[in-house]
Amino acid sequence: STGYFDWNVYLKETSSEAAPASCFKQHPQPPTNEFNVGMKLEAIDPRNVTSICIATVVDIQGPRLCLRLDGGDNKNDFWQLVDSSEIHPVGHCEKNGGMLQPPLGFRMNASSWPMFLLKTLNGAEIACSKLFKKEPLTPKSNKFRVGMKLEALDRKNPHLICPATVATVKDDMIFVAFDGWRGAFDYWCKFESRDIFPVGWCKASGHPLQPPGYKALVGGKLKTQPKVNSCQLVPSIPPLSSSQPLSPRNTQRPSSSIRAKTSTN
Ligand code: MLZ
Repeated sequence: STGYFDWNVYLKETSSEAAPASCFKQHPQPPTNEFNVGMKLEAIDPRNVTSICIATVVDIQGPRLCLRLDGGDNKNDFWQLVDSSEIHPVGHCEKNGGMLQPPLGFRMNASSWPMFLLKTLNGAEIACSKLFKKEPLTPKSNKFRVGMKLEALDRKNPHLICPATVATVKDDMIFVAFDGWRGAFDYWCKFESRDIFPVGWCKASGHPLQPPGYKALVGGKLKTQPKVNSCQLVPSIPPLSSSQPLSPRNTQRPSSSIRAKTSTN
């Protein structure tokens, strides 16, 4: 489903520029992902960031790992980059004088944690330290400008990375607005956030890139969409909710970079 979006065409059509790679806290070459599903590592519990837990790789996309905390449930999986400072080889916590913690919502009695820990690690495939890549350097300052394009993690659908625009720049923050969506997914982040990537990062790293939102309208894929003529790129009826895709607020109407499936026009 990512085969139809072309940044080169899209940038031209929207007369916009990509944010330079030097704006981002990302390596110029995306890191390679040598992890395998099933491997175990140490990770910060995203719901309790003072806890270091044992996590298992349950999915892989490009340089990202989908992690599930051992002893937790399968409803709180989260994604980390292989060069994130929030993941470490097993043993790192103890080496630094810390103690591995049960995840928030540990499904057993707290008293059974020490035995659980022994059992979950016994015979497990432990990710070796070579697989953990060095965190990139932090850019010295916020070099983003309003209108620049980027690829950004959708924090409400964190398996997705989507085309977005810098809508506001304030001090060390930027406001990330997703192209073709009404604003329900937009967010503020620091310029050094690991959730934002230069244009082309997905392609270079082998990670899927979700096309802009209005694709969902013209493609007719969303069952909850109001009925619109499939030829229309911009709906005449407002979408049902702010999470519905719409013509881009912050871009001009694109055409051929996303039009590949609207052949009835
Ligand atoms: N399933 C969701 C995906 C939204 C993705 C938006 N990304 C900016 C929906 O259709 O609402």
